[in-house]
Amino acid sequence: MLALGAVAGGAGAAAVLLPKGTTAPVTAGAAPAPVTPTGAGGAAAAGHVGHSVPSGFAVPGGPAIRPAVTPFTVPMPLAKELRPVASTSTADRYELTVKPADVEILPGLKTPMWTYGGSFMGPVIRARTGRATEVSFRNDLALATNVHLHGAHVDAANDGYPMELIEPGGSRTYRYPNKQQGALLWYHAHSHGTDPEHVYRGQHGFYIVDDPAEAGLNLPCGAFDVPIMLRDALFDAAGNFVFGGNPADRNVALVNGKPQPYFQVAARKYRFRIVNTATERVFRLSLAGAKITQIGTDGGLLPAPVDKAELKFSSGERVDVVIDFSQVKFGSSIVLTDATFGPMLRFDVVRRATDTSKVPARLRPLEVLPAATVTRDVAIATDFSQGGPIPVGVINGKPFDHNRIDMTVKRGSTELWNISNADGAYGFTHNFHIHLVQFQVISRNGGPPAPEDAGLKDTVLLPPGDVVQVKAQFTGYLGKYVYHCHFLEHGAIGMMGQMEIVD
Ligand SMILES: [Cu+2]
Repeated sequence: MLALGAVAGGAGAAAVLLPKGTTAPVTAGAAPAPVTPTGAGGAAAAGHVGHSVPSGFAVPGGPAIRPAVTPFTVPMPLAKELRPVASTSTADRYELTVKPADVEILPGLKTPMWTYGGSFMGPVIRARTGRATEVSFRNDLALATNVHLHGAHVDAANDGYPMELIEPGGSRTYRYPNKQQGALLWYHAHSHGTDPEHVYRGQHGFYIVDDPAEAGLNLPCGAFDVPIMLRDALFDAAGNFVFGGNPADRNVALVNGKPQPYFQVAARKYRFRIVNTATERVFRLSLAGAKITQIGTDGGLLPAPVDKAELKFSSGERVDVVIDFSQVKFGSSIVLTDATFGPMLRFDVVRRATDTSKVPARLRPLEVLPAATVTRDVAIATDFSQGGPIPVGVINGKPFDHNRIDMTVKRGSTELWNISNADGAYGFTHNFHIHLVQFQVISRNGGPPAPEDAGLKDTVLLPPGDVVQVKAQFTGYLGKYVYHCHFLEHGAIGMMGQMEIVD
């Protein structure tokens, strides 16, 4: 009832699914009218093509610009930690208000945003393995929203199901048991059809599960354990976000909410937990040839550290890395660069420091899962056959319908899913996120997993034509959970399905 109308706005929305530099899908069939992404100007020409849900405030949405940013003139902000309003022997309780706020992102300009707690970035919620968290969200926006804790192993009632919304003026408390290993999770809006705009306008925050079982590893901690949030944005001349059009046109990368900041570091090891909160983006980060050691991914630590020349991760995915700035000449700088955006973040090595932290050769073994008893094929595709200005996103041929159960999964069972990007002919990239579980990638295109597939994953990248086999055990909870492309504009046009976990 809502998916397409809610997101459709015209030609610009179709551009969401056109590969960059392509004028139209290349396969036969009833293709839509061609729309050519032409960079920021093209997005401006498409105008404000967001969905028709009323905004929480007036969003002028003038023509998009490429703002003049002088690189490395502002410090990278650090997310503030949210303090509990109450604590018991077993749980911490937090309160957060979802509300509009004007935030300075570009120097001297105010960007109206939809925030957690009035700031951007929102606060980091720091949880602990085995200790429950309750977060009460009050909705002070003028439109309904909800909250999903991405990567959490949580019962269905607290998973932020896409049809269960918090109405304006309402509130809802989500309970998270945190019965999972240490990891960077993140909370964000997950209202079906409207979450691309909610997340784009600022509804995303860090949630770190600290795990006492990992304390003995002596990884960098405290001030040397820094969460970083990467995303993109498109602005008009007044500093407003421009929403709609082709997400590939968003021409400003934000690092903890700022374009091209610097970060002053000591000549020692730092742990950076990085999440891609862009609604539709693949980041490919490198560090001028210097060593980046990956220690973890979506669901927690890897079995062993891996040195990486490039970190490749798509919307929703996390990479947990250690960078040793003693490898950089003291008093100099090194720049973290993205393959698309170029320079993103400059590290300035300005202090000496003793460093007793380590990156042990063994981190955390992967659990050996039982043999799978069920194998399923899950094909993600874009269906242009239905006409209209935008295509329909489908999984196994069907767009999301919350009244339909697409799979029934027996609780406790282990399954293999062959997840394919069936849009190879169009050149569309997707990814795939499964709620409730952390999975292991068994193979990619019949061969070994790619480097970025290692460890416990909840979201996996699917380049055009790729087939990824993942294995998961569905423990713990019953009820309905969704799985979907985490390019949120794709999920919003239907690229989502749901499973019901049963006994
Ligand atoms: Cu997709």
